[in-house]
Amino acid sequence: MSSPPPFASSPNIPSPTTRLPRRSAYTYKHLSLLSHSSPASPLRVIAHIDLDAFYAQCETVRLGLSPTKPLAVQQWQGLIAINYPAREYGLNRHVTVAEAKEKCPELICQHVATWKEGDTKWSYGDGDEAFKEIASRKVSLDPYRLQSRRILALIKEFLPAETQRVEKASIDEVFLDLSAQVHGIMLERYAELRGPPPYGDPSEPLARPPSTALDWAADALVDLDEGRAEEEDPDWDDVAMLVASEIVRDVRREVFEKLHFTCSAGIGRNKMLAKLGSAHKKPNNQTVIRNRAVKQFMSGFKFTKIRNLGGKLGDEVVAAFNTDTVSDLLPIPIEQLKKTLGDDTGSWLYSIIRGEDSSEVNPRTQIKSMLSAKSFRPSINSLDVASKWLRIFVADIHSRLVEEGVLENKRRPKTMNLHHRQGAQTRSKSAPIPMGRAITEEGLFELAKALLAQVIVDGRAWPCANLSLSVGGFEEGVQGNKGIGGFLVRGDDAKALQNAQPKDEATPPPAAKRRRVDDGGIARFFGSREQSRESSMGDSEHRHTMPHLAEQADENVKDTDIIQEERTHEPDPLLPPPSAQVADTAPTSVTAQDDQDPSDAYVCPRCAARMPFDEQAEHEDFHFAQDLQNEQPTPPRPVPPALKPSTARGGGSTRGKGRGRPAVAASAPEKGQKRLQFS
Ligand code: DCP
Ligand code: CA
Repeated sequence: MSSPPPFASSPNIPSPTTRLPRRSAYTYKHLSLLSHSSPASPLRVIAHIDLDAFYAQCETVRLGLSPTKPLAVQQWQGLIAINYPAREYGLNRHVTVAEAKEKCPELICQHVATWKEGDTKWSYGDGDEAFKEIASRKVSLDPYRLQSRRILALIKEFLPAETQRVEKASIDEVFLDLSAQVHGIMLERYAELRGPPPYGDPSEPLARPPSTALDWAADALVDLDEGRAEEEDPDWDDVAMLVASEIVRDVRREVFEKLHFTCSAGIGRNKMLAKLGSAHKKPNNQTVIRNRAVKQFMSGFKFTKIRNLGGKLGDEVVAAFNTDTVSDLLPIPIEQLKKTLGDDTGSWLYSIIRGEDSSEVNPRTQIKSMLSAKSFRPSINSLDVASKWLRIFVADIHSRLVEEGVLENKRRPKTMNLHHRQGAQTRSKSAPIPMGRAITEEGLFELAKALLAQVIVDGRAWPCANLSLSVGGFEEGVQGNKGIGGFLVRGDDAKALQNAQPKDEATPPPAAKRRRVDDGGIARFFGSREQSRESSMGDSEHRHTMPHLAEQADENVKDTDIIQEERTHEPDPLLPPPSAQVADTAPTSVTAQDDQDPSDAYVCPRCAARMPFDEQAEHEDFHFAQDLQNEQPTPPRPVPPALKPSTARGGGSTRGKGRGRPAVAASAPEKGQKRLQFS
């Protein structure tokens, strides 16, 4: 990488060597598109800001330590964030706490905050202590989320409200589309840009900028493409980048001065380049990728570093073409990429390795999950009543989903969770929300009911003191944002669904019909892949070994892995902390209290039979089986081919809950329909 000579000229002082009039490569139309932040403008400017060693900085700031002190953030016995002074000792996320302390004896290892059983708020404590109590504690990332929100709020406050477009990309990253703001500044600085196009023709080229050199201050600039020279006069795209880099420098300064965090930034013509740029020179630097440097910049990369190519797709491309470098992929014709990877992915890959990415900066607040809940006093006692509540929850959530752009498929949740509380017991059931079809209220309701059915069939559903329904794991949809995120996430599913799925995805058939086909109805709600079923229906809690991956996908994505069944005192990751919950609509904190009816016998609300509480579960199962028989057709719960019915029941519970449950004697499934594995 080379830096240009430190030119000091002001952009609005014409150089004596400027030969006027000269034509810019850009037109009035391009300029006008810039003002609308249109991805179609070749003058577009996007920035990506990424906090340096984020969790570590959070701890340094919280503890009021000098940022020069080596510090690492510990989670149980691993390190999840290492500040830059500590990195000088060769520390990285793969070393253990013991190894780290050996390499850097003065290292401060701060354990992440944890929730302790029974606590109503997370707290910080000693790492060894925390590890000893790993079984009763649960990590809280709330302190980092809080800092993340403060930083985001500050950035939003700092940028002019009328032109800002800010997308929170993860807990410590934001994208800024600076196009409109840059456009305004350019017009202020350069009078020649203000007039109407000659002959009223927007396709007329602009005159070249009057300056011959731009002052990039402390920015890192990446090497220019072959055949391009620093001596070449700048065009308006360079000016736009320069203005953007000034804004970004100011933003970073503000974040540092007000909140004491350093961050790195990348500035380029799209999100992909901006993101690669922010990682280019860390910490506390910003890198500009000018359009005339894109080719050179890209060719030096392993494509696995590119957003969305780090995972499975990247591996697929490596395997298919036997390389992981952009430069090796560049000579491969688009047709070959399409043939190997499919049309969409092939075309996307062809563009992305050439530095093209038209995905938009999505300024909407990234809602991570939505929850609707009710505490019941007195407790409720029947499927009927519970179903009514589910209806209300679904309606509530669905209307918020509509607001969130679900109808346009802008964003959609991946998972639904049902939490059920009886006394001190909380049970959760979750299932993937099927992709590749519209999310409807009816569909969500069917799914919620199926989750409740599983709680019931496991026994001890009534009396129920609290029910809460949530959807989470939001991801970008395909439409409205042509970025790869939309269709790649669906890659495998899409392929699998292609043959079976009705074409009119936007208008799903009525629920009754959907149930009858192999690709429709409730079967689809449970997903078809063994893996997804196992992760969502299992009983055990999976702790993330790669927490960051979870963060990247969704700050609450841990929800999808955490299965809380009959766990007590565990804060629900989808729920706000109890202190933040509204009494009437949110679950009360789970304490040792027991909401069981004081009477010593259970009276069945459906048939009025009286029995000891011990027999309640079995009795309910009897009714449930009856209900199932009466319901035509039977809502199917898919059984992955590899799972035998005997192992599929109840998500593989090891707590022996299936005792004495009556078998479900439902009618034979229709062709392709899977039987609910309730017994
Ligand atoms: N994180 C995590 N587990 C990982 C990776 C990251 O818990 N495997 C958390 C800790 C990080 C935060 O996410 O501080 C942000 O992740 P980054 O990848 O951005 O890493 P850092 O911000 O720590 O460092 P950098 O300066 O390289 O961005
Ligand atoms: Ca970071």
